[in-house]
Parts: sequence; C-alpha cells; structure tokens
Amino acid sequence: MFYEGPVWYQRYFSYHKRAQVRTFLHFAAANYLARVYLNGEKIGEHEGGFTPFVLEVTSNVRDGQNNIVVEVNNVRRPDAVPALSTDWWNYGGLTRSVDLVDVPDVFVQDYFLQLAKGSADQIAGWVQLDGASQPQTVSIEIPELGLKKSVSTDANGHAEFRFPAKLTLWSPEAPKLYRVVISSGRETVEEQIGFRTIETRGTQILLNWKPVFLRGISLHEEAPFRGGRIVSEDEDRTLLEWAKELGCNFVRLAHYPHNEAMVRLADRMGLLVWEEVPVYWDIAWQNRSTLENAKAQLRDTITRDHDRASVILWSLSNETPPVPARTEFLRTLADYARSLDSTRLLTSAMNHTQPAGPNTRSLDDPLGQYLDVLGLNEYVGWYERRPEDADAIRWTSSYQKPLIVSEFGAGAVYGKHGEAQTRFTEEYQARVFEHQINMLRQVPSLAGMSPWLLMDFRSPRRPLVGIQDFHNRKGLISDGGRRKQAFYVLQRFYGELANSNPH
Ligand code: GCB
Repeated sequence: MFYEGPVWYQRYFSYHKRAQVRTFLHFAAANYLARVYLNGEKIGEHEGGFTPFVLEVTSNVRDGQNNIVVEVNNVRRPDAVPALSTDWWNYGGLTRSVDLVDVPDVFVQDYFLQLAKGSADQIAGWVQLDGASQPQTVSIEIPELGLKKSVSTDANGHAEFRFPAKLTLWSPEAPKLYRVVISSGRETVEEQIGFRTIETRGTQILLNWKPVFLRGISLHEEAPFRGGRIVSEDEDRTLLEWAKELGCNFVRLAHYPHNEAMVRLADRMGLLVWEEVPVYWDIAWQNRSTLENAKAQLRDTITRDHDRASVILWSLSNETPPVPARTEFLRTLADYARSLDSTRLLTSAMNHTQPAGPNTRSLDDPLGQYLDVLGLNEYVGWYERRPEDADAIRWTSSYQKPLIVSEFGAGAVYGKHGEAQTRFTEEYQARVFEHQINMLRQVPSLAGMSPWLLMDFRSPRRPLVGIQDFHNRKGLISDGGRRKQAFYVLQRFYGELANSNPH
C-alpha cells in the first residue's frame, strides 16, 4: 500500500504498417517518471504524473508483432512537482489509458478555437499542422451555423484565423456545444466546442458579460465507492452529478489536472471549472529544472483543455510560502500561462494573510499582483479557533480583485454523531459550514467558493485509527457515497444563492 518505486509493464501487440501513416504512443498519464521501450529500444521518457504525452514510434514500430515495455516510478523527489509532501495518495503507475494512434503523415497537431477576447461574435484562434513541408489548406467548419472557412498554413504549418459567427453562448444554465470539423489533406477531426466570455470587472467575475457567483466545491480525482484513481467516465459522472445535486455551477479540480473526460463532461453538464497544476506547498523554487518541469506541466494542461468552454480559471499553485523566490517562480508561470492562453483568468489558492484590525484579515500576498482572481484557503473552526468565531471575522485585500474562498472545511466521519463540540462528528462539520456561511455573506469581494471538499479521499498524512484510517475526512460525502449533514447545509445555501442570482 505504501510502496513507492518502479513498476514495470510489458505487452505484445500486433500492428499493420502502412505507407504515409505516422504512429504515436499516447499516454494520458503516468505517475511520476515514465520510461518507454519499444522492441528493446528506449524511445523516450516523461516527467509529471497528471499530464498527457506522446512519443512518435513511426520508425520503431514493426509490421507484425511488437513488444512494449514501460517503467513508471512514483518515488517522490525534493526537486519534483509536486515535491515530497502532499495531502493525497501517491497512486503510481499508468494511471490513465495508453493508446497507439495512427495519423496521416501531415496531421492536425492542435487547434485553439475560442471567442476573440472581448467579443461575443468573433471566433479567433489557430491551427497547427505537423509534418507539412509546404503551405496547406485547412478548413474549419461549424455545420450548425452553415460556416466554413479556409485558411492557409505558413512554412511552419501554422495558420491563424478570425471570423464572425452568430453564436448561442455556452453557460451553466445552457451548456451549448457546437460540432466543429477541422479538415486538412487526408485528415478530418471532429470536436464539440462551446463559446463564452470570461473576464473580471473590479471584484466581480463576468460570464458572458453578466456577474456570476461561483457556487463550487473542490474535489480530488479519486474513484467513488472503491478508491484509487478514476478509470472511467462513469466515475467522473458520479462526482459531477453529486456536485450538481449540491447546487454547484462550479468545480475546483484540485490539485493537479484531472482526467480529460472529466473536463469534457463538465463542458456537457454546464459546470465551470478551475483547473490546477500540482505546484503544491513547498517546492524547489530556486531550481531551474523544477521551473522547467512546472512550465511543461502547465503547458500540457493548457494544451489539452484550451478548447473547453467550462474551463475559466488556470490555477498556478496551492498554499505556497510567500518568499521572494516562490513569487518570482509563480510570476514566470503566470506570464507563461498568459502567453499560451490569453482568454482565461489566472488564479492561485493562497493561505497567508495579515491581521488588519481586531477581527479583520487581509490577503495581500505579493503573488496577488500577478493573478486575475484571488484564491483563499482558510480553516477557521478546524485548524484554528472555534467554528462560531468565523461570524465576526472580516476579510479584505489591497487588491481590487474578485476573491474565491477556494477552501474551508472540517473533518467528519459519516454516521458519527454527537455534540456539535465534538470533532469528527457530522454535527461539528455542519456547524463549521453554518458559521463559514455567516462569515462569507460579509465578504464584499467574494465572487465564489469551493469548500474542501466533495468526497473523502485517501491520504498517508491521516492515520487516526477508527477515524481517518488514512483518509482525509473533510468530504461532504463519504468515500462510500453517503451524504453527511454538512452536505445539506451547503445545499440549502446554494439553493438560496441560485434563487437570488440566477447566474
Ligand atoms: C489544505 C490543502 C489541502 C488539504 C487540506 C486539509 O489547505 O490545500 O490539500 O487536503 O488543507 O484537509 O488539510
């Protein structure tokens, strides 16, 4: 159960080689360091436990029988991302699917289709071909709108475009997706893409130009009922349906990129998404290769999901210490994220605040200057003070930016009842939520919340026998799928919010 180290996979497969076809191995995720061998030859390696990668094997794959071997090592390292300590289980190995993918010799490598920044009727973006030695024509079609545009790629296979379109915008209430068809040469790629705007104005978040309050919940990518990493879309759906039942229009996918199907499902179900890279607690801020690694994980997350309307926030980090080297590191990540995707908002979950008066705390972390939206994790009533103390606490910030309380919570064992003073009872957890809600009603810049968290999850840091048994018990739902009292406290509040603000 606590094993960390290499695991080896081996499989034979048969393959039929064809002319003008290129072949890739696609790994949806391998935690943490993967080394891949095909027919006895090393073809590549990859670092980072939650992002996809591809290796071209066109010249290695044989007609007939082939032998693939993969070593995946989940040993934690001080220079890795994340580093040595996390509050989640270090599930190792091939945690997501591996596919052998055939494409034409010139193929659509990537595309980015979103509304142009600040516009509701102009689609802008780009398409990137791989393998083209001369300009090619690419067509972009949205059949439902009767739209078909042709663009010509440059010498690098790149083409940018911008064209008008009369669109029904995507929103949680009406998550409209369009079938988009991208064709080039011998290849046609089909997609479902939604279009919406997202921006901030002062301390508000605007979705399609209207203020939106993010009624959210945080979740880990852990399978309900059986534990382990999620392996099917059904498991994704169970979690997102629970979030819907709670009254959410928003999910914080903590603390690393969840599987791709989760985000695609959020697109279809109308849930706004906060997506995060595992720059968690303390990591080697001064280390050049750690920065390169974090950048690569951020790039691959954005690349995978940049066409998902549901994703409105890229989160750069969680609870990092406000030292200069860390702020510089995260400033670099923020600049990089903006260069890759200027259409979405940047955030980070921060937890360092200053007293600003008797019962007032101010979130002035220097990282805030590089973000569009401030995330705040606080545990009044659990790691500090009593639940009812929250009623009198006020939060401010010198940044005039929207604030999301990205975490608060308390542990409770499903079915454990007692006095509301007794920790780990359902009553105690419900009491924390009631007082947190009293407090959050008083935060003028509050644009959303994502309490900690939807479902109990496994963690090696949580050993209390009979209580935690290596689970973080802050779920509103147990890992066996049972709703705790606090679930209904939050559900009532979200119901009230939804009725007073349809957005
Ligand atoms: C936090 C962390 C989260 C932990 C949680 C807890 O602040 O961001 O990863 O699981 O607190 O339960 O302590």
